[in-house]
Amino acid sequence: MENEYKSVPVLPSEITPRALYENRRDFLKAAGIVTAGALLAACTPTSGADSQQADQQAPASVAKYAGKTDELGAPLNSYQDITNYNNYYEFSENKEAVNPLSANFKSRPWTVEVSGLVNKPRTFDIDELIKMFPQEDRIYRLRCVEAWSMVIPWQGFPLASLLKLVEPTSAAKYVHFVTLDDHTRLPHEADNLYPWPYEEGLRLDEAMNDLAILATGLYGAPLPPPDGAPIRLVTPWKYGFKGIKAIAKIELVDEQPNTFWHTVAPNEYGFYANVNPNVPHPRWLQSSERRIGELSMRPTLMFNGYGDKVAYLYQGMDLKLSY
Ligand SMILES: Nc1nc2c(c(=O)[nH]1)N[C@H]1C(S)=C(S)[C@@H](COP(=O)(O)O)O[C@H]1N2
Ligand SMILES: [Mo]
Repeated sequence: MENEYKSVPVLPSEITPRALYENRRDFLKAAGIVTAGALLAACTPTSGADSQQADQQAPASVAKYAGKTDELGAPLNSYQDITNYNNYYEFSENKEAVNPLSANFKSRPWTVEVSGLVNKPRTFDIDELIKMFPQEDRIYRLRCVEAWSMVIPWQGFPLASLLKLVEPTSAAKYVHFVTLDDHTRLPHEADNLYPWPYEEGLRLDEAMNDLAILATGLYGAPLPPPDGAPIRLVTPWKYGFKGIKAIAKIELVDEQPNTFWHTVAPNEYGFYANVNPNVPHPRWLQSSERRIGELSMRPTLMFNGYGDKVAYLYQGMDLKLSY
């Protein structure tokens, strides 16, 4: 199992409980000091984590990505990082608890309905959909509004390919995405604390940009539950919350759709949510970020470093609209 934390001098203030836990566990195991069971009692993070999570193996396909970087030369985050530090409120508000709580999530059977202002509305079986388009490798930075980031090797296909297939009518101006609405599979949807199901949206021209993909894989293996199995949106120039997971419905509409976090806190989360180091969030500075697995902060880049591909979409707009 790869573990990027092993050789890093660990500062408690800079690491997640998960990282601390793994680091100590490997150290103590190597030293033959304690059994995994004894260690769990001492170091189990806040809730939900269990020994299965700690022993979870990365898929063999991870090896194909050894030494790869993003186009700026930054190394990929490990499979362990990407699948054990997740925002997915349908399972938990605790990022380390999402993995164990979603371990038995059923991503089959699954359909994706594509409807609304289109000439050819259609409901796709997920496996049929995955076979329809070549699955491309896309190494993207993910920048969460909470000021952490990762570099992630996704597989998927351009959202534009699917939209062209269903033929948006001239009245279509926005794309509305909705997560599966089923509390037997996404347990916190049974609570009324949040406006479930999770929903997101893009302007149609943003959705047609080649950077916007529907991801169905991670590190060469099927997308795992904590990252949004079986299919999720990835828009790397926007804050992570735009990347809606477990999509069941894609609707072409003529008005700006509601978005989950905007409904929860309209002054904190706007529709556009483009990564912008110059626009502070009401609660978090956005000028720098902590790359998971690194100790020092990195400067946050305008449009998360993708400005050459997306800045044209916002010509003449007040970018403060990010919030
Ligand atoms: N359905 C759903 N999608 C979601 C979320 C969520 O809670 N539910 N969290 C969002 C947030 S805030 C982020 S940062 C990313 C995190 O993606 P990751 O866990 O794959 O890194 O997923 C986004 N998509
Ligand atoms: Mo996020």
